[in-house]
Amino acid sequence: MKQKKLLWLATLVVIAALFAGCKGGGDSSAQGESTSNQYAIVFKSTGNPYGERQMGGFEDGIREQGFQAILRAPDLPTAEAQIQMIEQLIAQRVAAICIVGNDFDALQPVLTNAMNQGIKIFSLDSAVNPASRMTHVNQADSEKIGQTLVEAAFDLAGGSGEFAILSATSQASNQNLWIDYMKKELEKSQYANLTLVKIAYGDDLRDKSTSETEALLASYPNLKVIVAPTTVGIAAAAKVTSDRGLAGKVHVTGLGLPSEMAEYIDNGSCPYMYLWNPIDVGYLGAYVGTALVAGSITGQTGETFNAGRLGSYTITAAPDGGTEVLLGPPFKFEPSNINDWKSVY
Ligand code: RAM
Repeated sequence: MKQKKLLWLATLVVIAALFAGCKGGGDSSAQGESTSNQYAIVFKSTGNPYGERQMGGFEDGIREQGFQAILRAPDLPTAEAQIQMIEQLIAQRVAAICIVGNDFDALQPVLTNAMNQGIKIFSLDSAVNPASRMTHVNQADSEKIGQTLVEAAFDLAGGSGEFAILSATSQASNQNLWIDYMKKELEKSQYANLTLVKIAYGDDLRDKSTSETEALLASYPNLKVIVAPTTVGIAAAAKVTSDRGLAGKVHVTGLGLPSEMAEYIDNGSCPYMYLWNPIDVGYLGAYVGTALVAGSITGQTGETFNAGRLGSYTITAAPDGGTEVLLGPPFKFEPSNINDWKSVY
């Protein structure tokens, strides 16, 4: 009798152990220790100093919470290359993926697959569509960026004349959103004499951004301003106008890294420009990732969480119908302050 009881007990222990094992395999939040501690960020492409700082901020935020960060970026800024990377990260069973989208819609199947497997997905800097993410980390108010860039073009053009936009890729959702808001702003009557002649795409590659700038100058001899809402584009455009002695004639402005732009702000090629702190964008993303994995936020409007040295943040409604976490307003860099910032980022 006693032996039978012991046998029963042993069988129950084995069944319970098997059950626990199965559960661990199916639920990402209960993965084996090594994988569930991993938080990945996938940037647009390699060789972009802005991206390196953003990923660096993400890594700092993840590490200081005791987790492991995986930093990835494809050689070229395409959705296809990011899809392959995300597939690898799914196979690795990471806890969360922070995606800087090379396309708004194209990543939806792979990101949906990741979310179905319990991996927390959110975008940062360049959004993916609301169905592909739990929330988005937005560096600054997108409409305000669009308005500010048109005001800058108007100001630098002296109120009238031709200007062009030098963007990143034609699919980049952050640049496309800012350009949409620029077009809306341009409809206002005060900009009636300001003409947007062309939107060129340098693909966030230095060489292509340089040749696109040269093509703009050749095609539009009366061009007064180039607005580049990309740190790669603005640096390339300012180098071209600076090398050609066009400072003061063709003004370059947009969104630039102080470390790359200080010499062009000093020599007048770029009278002023805007940006936010890319290290803080990445760092904020790290805390969004860990809060999603911990379950303290789910990506719904009104939820709040703590973002380490940046303090507390609240999830708000995004203009694209999803939700977002907004870092703060963009900052203006000009001759009077550029030297304070060029060594920071
Ligand atoms: C480039 C990238 C990035 C963008 C900045 C302003 O480095 O396109 O996504 O946020 O410019």
